[in-house]
Amino acid sequence: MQLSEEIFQLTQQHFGRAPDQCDDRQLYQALLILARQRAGERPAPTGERKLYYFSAEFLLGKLLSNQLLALGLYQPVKDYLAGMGRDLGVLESMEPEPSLGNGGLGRLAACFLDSIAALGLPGDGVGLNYHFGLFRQVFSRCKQTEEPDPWLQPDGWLIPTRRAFPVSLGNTQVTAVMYDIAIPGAGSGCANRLHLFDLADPAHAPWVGIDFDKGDIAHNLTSFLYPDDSDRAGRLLRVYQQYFLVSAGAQLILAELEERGFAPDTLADHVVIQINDTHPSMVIPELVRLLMDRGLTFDRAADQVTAACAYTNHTILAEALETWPMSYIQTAAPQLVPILRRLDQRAKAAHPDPRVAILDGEDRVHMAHLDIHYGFSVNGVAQLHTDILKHTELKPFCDIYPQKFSNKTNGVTFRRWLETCDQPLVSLIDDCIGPDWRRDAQKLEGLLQFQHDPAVLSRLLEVKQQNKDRLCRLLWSEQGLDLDPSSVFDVQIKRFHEYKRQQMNALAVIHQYLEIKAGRLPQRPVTVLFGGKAAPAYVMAKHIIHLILCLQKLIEQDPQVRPWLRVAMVENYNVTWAEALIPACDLSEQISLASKEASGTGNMKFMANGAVTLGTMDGANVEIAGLVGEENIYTFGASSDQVIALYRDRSYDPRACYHRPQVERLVDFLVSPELLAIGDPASLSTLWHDMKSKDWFMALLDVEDYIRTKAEALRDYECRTAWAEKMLVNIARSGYFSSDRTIRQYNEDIWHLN
Ligand code: NBG
Repeated sequence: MQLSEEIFQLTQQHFGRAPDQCDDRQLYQALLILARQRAGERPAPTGERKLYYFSAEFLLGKLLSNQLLALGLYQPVKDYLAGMGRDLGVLESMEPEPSLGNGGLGRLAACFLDSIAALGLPGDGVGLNYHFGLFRQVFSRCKQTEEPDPWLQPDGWLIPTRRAFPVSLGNTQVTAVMYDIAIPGAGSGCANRLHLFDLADPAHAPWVGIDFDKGDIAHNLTSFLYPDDSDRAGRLLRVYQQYFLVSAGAQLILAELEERGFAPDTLADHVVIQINDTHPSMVIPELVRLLMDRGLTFDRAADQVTAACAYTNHTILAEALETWPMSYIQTAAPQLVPILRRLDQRAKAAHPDPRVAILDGEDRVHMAHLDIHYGFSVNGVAQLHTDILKHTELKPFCDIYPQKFSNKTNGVTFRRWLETCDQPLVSLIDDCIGPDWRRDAQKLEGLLQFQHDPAVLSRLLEVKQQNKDRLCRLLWSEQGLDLDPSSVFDVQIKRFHEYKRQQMNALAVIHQYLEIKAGRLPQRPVTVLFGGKAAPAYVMAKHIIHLILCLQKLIEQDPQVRPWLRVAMVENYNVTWAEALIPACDLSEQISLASKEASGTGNMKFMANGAVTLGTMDGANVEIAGLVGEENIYTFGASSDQVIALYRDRSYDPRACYHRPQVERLVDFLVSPELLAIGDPASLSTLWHDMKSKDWFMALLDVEDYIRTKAEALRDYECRTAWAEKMLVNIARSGYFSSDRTIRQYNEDIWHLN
C-alpha cells in the first residue's frame, strides 16, 4: 500500500476524517501508529547467541523521527506532510519525551540499542517502566525544584505483551508484566525490543496516577528513577527496584532459552548479558538461583552465569560504585542472601586478598566486585578510563584476571545526533561527499578535502548561524529567553556534578563580568549556555545551579554588561533540548577534572555538529584531541596523572590556590553584595566556603589556565575562516565516535552474536 493511502486509512479509522482534516495531535497519533505497526511487523535478528542489555536507564528521547528514519519512512513522511503544508517537527513536539534516564549512561544505552538493531544483531534492552521517571526541573527563585514527570500516555509507544513473571519482594509476591518498545534497525530490515517491566496491578497501569507514600513499596516500585537515596527508605526502594528488574529479566531470559529449545545448562552458549554499570548486578545471583531451581548444582550454575555475563564500568567515583548492606538484601530479596554468601566464599577461597572481596568486613556487598568475579568481561568506556581501571582503580582485579579487561570507547548514533538533529549540516555534507557516511561514519573523513575550500567553509558558517537562529527562536518561544544569535555560543550541558565543574565555568563568567565592568570589552558578545539537572539530594550541585541562575539574573539587570555577556540556563534540560543546543554550539565545554569523567558522550555529539572543544585531557576528550590534532581543540589543566597523584598524596591545597590574587577575587564574588542581593546568602556562602577550603574537584587548580585558554579560543573565533576549518576537521574526524563502531567492537570482542 502507498504511504499516503496507509495514513489516510489510519486517520479515517481512528478519527473519522482525512489527514488534511486532522489537527496536529491526530496526525501525530496516526504516524505513531504507522511506525509502531511497521516496526512490529519486522522480524527479530537471529544468531548463535542473543544479547540482553540490562540497564536501569534508557534515555530514549522522542521517538517518532528516529523510528521513521530507521523504518526508511523519514523522508517520505516529511515530503508527504510538506505536500499538505505540515511539518514533522511540529507534530513531534506533541510527543512527551520518555523519562527513563538521567544522563550519559542512559543515553549511551539508547544509542547502543539503535546501533545493535541497525547492525542486525539480536539484542534486546531490559529495563523498568518508571511512570514518572526522572523529575521535571522547574526554576523558582533562582533554584531548582523538582516535579513528577508523568510522561506515559495511553496508546503511545509501549506495546503490551503477554509476558508476566512472579517476583518475591521481601514477603510480598508481585507480578512483573512486560511492555515493549520496538527498536527497528536502520537499513537492517529487522527490529529488536526494549523490554520494560512494570507492576501488574491494573489500578496502577502506567498512565494512572499513583500515591507516593514512601513506605508503600509495591506502589512506588516503578514510580521514579533513582528514588532519593539520602535515607534508608529511599535506599531500600532502590534495592527493591533493582531486584524487580533483574528477577523479571532473568526469568525472561530463561523462558526464551527454553522456547528456543535449549537446556538451562547451555545458557552461556546462547545468551550474553551486558550489565550496564552496577544497578543490574543482582542478575548474577538471581540467575544462579533460578538455574539451581532448574536442577543445576551451585558450581555449574555459577560457571554458566560467569560465562554469560559481561560488565561495563562507567565511573571511578567512589560514591557511584554501589555497595549494599546485606541487611537490605535480606529485607528486599532474602532468597538471594544464601547465594551471595556462597558466591563470596567461592571467590574468597580462590582469591583471599581482602581488596577483591565481594562481602567486606561490614557485610556490605560490593556490586562491581561481584560482576568482575562472576562475569567474563569487564570494560571501561574510553581508553584513559580503561587504563585507570586497569592500573589504579581495579588493579588487584586486573592482576588476577588480565584477560577479562578491555576498552570499548563510547559512541553515539549519528542517526539521531546528526541526521535528524542537524539537517542544514546534513545537506552540506551530502553535497560534499554524498550519502555514504550514513552507513559508515568514517567516510566523513572525505570532508577533509574541503578543508581549504572557501565556498564550503562559508556554507559551514552559514549552517551554524542557521542553527543558532533556530535555537534562539526556540528558547524565546519556550522559555522566554531572548538571546543574541550573533554572539559566540559557549555551551555546557550535562548533569550537574562537582567533578564536571560547572562551578569553574561560573568563575570564568565572573571573570568576564568583572572585565566588562572594568571597561575591557570582549571582541564579540558571548553567551554562556548551561543545561542540566542536579540529583534532588545533591546539595552542593544545587548550590552551583543557584550560583549560575543568580549570575544570569545579575547580568540581565545590568545594562553595561548585558550587551557583551549573557548567561542562560535552560530549564528542564533533556534529550530534546540537546538536539537543539548541540547543532547551535560554537564552543563545547568538557571541563571535568582529569581522570574523573569516564568518557563523556556529549563531547562526541558536539564535535560531529561542528563545535570546537574546550576541555581537559579527560575521558574521550583525549581521543578527540588525538583525532583532530592540537590546532583543532583547546585543552588545558592538570593531567590525570597529576590529579591522581594529588589525591593519593593528599597534597592538593585549595587555600593556596584561592590566595592567588586573580582567583581570590573571583571566588569572593560569590559573597559580594551584588550577588547576595539576588541570591540566597546561605547557599552562596556555603558554596564559597566549600570552594576555598575543600574544592574536592580542584576547580581552583585549573581555573586560571581555563580562563586563559577560553580567551585564546574566543580570539581565534574572530578569524572566521580559520575557525571554520577547525569546525570542518572536527566533523570530518568524528566518525570514529559512531556507536556503530562501538557496537561492532563489543560484538567482535565480547558478544559474538552472529
Ligand atoms: C557516565 C560517565 C560518563 C560516560 C557515561 C557513559 C555514569 C555512572 N557514568 O563519562 O560519567 O560517558 O557514563 O559511559 O553515569
